[in-house]
Amino acid sequence: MGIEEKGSTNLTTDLSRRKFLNTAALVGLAGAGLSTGLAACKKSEAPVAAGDKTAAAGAVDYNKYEVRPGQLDDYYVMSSGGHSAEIRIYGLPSGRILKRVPVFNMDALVGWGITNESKKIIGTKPDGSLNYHTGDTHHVHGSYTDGTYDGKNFWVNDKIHSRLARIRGDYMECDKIIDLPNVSGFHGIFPDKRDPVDEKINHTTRIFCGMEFHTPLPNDGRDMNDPKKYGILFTCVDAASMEVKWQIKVDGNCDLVATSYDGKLACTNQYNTEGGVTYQEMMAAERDACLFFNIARIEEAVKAGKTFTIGDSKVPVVDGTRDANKDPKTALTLYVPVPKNPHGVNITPDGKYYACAGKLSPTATVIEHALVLKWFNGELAAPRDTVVAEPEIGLGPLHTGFDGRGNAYTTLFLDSQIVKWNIDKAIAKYKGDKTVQPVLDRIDVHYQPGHGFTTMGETREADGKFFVSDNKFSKDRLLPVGPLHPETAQLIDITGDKMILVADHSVYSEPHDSILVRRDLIKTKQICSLDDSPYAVRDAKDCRVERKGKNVTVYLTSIAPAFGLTEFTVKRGDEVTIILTNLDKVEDLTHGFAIPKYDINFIVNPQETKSVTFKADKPGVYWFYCTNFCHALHLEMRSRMIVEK
Ligand code: K7E
Ligand code: CUA
Ligand code: CA
Repeated sequence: MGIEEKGSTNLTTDLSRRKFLNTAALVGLAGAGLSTGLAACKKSEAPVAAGDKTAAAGAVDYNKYEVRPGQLDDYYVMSSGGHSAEIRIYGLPSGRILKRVPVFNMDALVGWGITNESKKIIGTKPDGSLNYHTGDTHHVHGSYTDGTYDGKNFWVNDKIHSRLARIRGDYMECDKIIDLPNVSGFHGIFPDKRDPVDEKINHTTRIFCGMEFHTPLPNDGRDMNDPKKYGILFTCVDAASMEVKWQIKVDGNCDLVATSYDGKLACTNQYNTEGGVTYQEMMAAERDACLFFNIARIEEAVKAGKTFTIGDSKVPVVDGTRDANKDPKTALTLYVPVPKNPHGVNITPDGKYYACAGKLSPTATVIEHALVLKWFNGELAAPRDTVVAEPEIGLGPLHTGFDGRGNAYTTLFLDSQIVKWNIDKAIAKYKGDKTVQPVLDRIDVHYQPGHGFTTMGETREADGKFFVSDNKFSKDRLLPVGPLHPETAQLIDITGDKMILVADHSVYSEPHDSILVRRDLIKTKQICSLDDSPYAVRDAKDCRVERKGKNVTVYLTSIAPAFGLTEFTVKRGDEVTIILTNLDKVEDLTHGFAIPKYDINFIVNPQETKSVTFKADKPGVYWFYCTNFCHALHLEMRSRMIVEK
């Protein structure tokens, strides 16, 4: 893969060609007369998106965004898959799917949930079956160094079973999954980002996790009919060891999570400060909150042993409830009132402001980072004094991305729009300047956007090139494929004053959140290492069958176009473990391994080792074969497993 230097992209290197195309296209239109350009446009040409006025004017040069054969995309998109429980990687601007990374789901290509290695990561019951077969991934975030992605790791939540997964960036595979104790509805997640200016540490060390659903603590059958006694925990996980470090009990609930660039604060928006159990009850208050955590104080309290534990969990818990944190000078938490059932909180790339979208209020609340720190110093009278703007931006605001030029782009679920607004102008207006208009532009999207994100927008290096709107409904935008339509991810050029819709990409149900990562920041390995596994079969000559009573281990290799054994024999009732190492070293020379009727199917990448264990309960001849096209003799790459009666 060609990694270009920082900031260099197809868009810039190809500028001259595109300028030419652009001019040519415009000249063509001018000949027909600009106003008739649209009418002159044949039906087979670029379709005009409903409601996209820029496209209707015929002025969009779609060629500019094309990734031609042989070209590579400028960005990786790491996208969550919702209840499909996986992560998807696709390229931008092309929208080409590059990979699906199984995480909490099973996957027959990789063998995720089938191999012993993946089962160990996912977690198994004593009988060897998987703990869970389902998951619900919402938020993917990467590890940071110096305020930008370092490509080392990614994390994603499982909302259903309250698990946190880590993906290693070199193989783009999940390497660790943990349970969050006493947590229900684990929704928001964010790694910390720590500036070298204020901290000796400049990379991600902690992952913060929010709990959305309040339950009895512990949830063991007590207090079930007394929701007032239910509780909410905010959890900190060590990024390196993936151990839960501490939890803090809070009032209300935790929805999305954001972290400051200096490592000092984490925050979460709260839509259920009411502690309601029905949606009507959860909508009762006019204002809910954006809750800030003073990380240093929490960690001091943990160190000082001002903690308790919940149920069987040994994780230290501190008290972050309102009553226990009234004095700003010692408070661990700050509850900033914001209207109403907010959704989404995002920090600006300069680290100065948090934008908390109103959802049931047509506003976004802008909270200043420095003022939150001042509140914790006892220098502000009231929590609301940290608010510096609250512009009206439209109906159903959910999530906000930033362009690094002072502008925010918020998804409006109810309006089916993206609204572009300027933060400084919003602040000026809030201060009383009636002449400024914070809202700069709006664009229709199709339809009902959830998350929206900008290229590098959650880093110090936000580059303001594209915004992607992950829409919850596509309706008429894509070919119908039965009752469940694909979702649309719409690509919007945000380099100019006006947003321009440039592409509709289909996305499998159901994307929530993505990060758009400059391609030079991701450095994957194409060849695995024999040292990755303690069981690697390092030489084809080491292929053999070992028996200890009823336990049989088959040591196997693959070198195209053959497995290291042409056959092996076991007895009915044996517990068989097959360890397979792919000794091929050629990039992309992956083999598959499948045993019919035994439900075994997985791949081994070059120099990779995987194993499976199963009971040989069906006598007969079973051709185990390669499932991944690898060689002209791929079909011949098969050997016999003989199970004696
Ligand atoms: Cu808005 Cu789970 Cu991020 Cu979906 S949440 S949209
Ligand atoms: Cu090996 Cu196909
Ligand atoms: Ca509420």
